[in-house]
Amino acid sequence: MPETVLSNLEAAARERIRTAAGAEELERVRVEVLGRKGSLSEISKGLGKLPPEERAGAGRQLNAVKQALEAALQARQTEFEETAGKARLAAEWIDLTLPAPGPARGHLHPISRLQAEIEDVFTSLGFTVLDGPEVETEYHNFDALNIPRDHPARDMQDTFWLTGGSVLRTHTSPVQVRGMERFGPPLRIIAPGRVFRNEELDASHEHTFYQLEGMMVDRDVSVAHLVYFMKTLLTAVFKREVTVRLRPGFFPFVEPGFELDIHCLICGGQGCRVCKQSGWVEQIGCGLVHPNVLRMSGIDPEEWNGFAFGLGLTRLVMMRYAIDDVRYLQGGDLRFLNQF
Ligand code: FA5
Repeated sequence: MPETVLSNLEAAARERIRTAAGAEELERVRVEVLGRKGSLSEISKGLGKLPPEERAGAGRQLNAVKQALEAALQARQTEFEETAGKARLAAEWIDLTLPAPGPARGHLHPISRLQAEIEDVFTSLGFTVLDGPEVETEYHNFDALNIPRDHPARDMQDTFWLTGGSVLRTHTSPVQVRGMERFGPPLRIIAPGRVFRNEELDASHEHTFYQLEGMMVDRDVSVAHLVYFMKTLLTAVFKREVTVRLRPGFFPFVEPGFELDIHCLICGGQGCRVCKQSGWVEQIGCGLVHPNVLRMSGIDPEEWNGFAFGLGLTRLVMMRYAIDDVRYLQGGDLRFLNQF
C-alpha cells in the first residue's frame, strides 16, 4: 500500500473535520472514514494482499491514522459541544439577584369598592353597618314591611320561594325590620347586601344584584333630611353634581314614597338601552317610614318617625363606570373585571 494513499486520506479527512459546520456533518465524516464500510476499512481489507514483510508496518500505519482521526473527531466534537453550551448559557442567563416577581394579585370587585366608599360616608355620619340573612322569613321580607298576604304589592317583586315558606330576600328592606327589632329608636343604619328576584333579564335587570338599605328613626325626621342624605351620598359617589329627579313612588313601607332617578350617565340623557331610551335611570326607592312598619317593630309612631331608602348598588356601579349591561358585573369574565 503506497504511503501517500494513507496520508492523502488522512489530510483530506482532517480538512473535512476542521471545516465541518456541525455535529451532523462530523458524524458523516466519521461514518465515511472510520465506519465499518468506510475508507479505512476498505484499505485494511487490502492488507492481506501485501507481501508478509510489509503487512505489519502497514497495519501499524493504518492504526496510527485511525487513532489520530478518532482523536481529531473527538476534539472537534468537544469544540462543538462547548460552543453550543456557551450559546445556551448566554440565551438562558438569568440574574438570580433580581427580586422575584410577586404572585398575581386579585382586587376588590367594583361593587365591593363602591359599597366600602358608601359605608365610609354613612359611618362618618353616625350610621351603623348591619348585615342580614339572604334566606329570609316571609314575615321580615313582606309582612313586617306592611305588605300583607294576598296584597297585590307582593307581586311587585318576583320572588324565589323556598320550601318551608322562606324566601331568597327580594330586597334589603327586611334588615330595616331586624335593625328596629334589635336596637329600637333612635336608629341610624345602613345594610348593603345581595338580593334575588325571579326577573326577566335585560341590560339593567339581573336576577341577583346588590342593594344598600338605609334607615334613620328619630324625632321629627322630615323629607328634607332624606334629600340631604341622598345628595351627600350621590356627591360622594360621583364626586360632582349629578342631575337627579324625585318623583312619587309607591312602596307599602313608606308614606310618602319616592323614586329617585339619576340622569343616565351612559348616554348623557340622550336615551340608550340601559335607560330604555328615557334618559333617566331608577336608582333609589325612598320615603318616610310608614307608621304601620314602626308599630309592627314595637316603635311608637306618635313619638318617632324616620326615613328609609333602598339604593340599587349594582346600577350605581353601572352609572359610575358607564357599564352598559348589568350582566357583565356578575359574569365572572376576567377580561372585564381586570379593568377595575
Ligand atoms: C325596593 O327594592 C325597595 N325595597 C326600596 C326601598 C327601600 C323603598 C326603602 C323605600 C324605602 P325597588 O324594587 O325599586 O325597590 O329596587 C330598588 C333599586 O334596586 C332600584 O331603584 C334599582 O336601582 C335596583 N334594582 C331593582 N331591580 C333590579 C334588578 N333586577 N337588577 C338590578 N338592579 C335592580
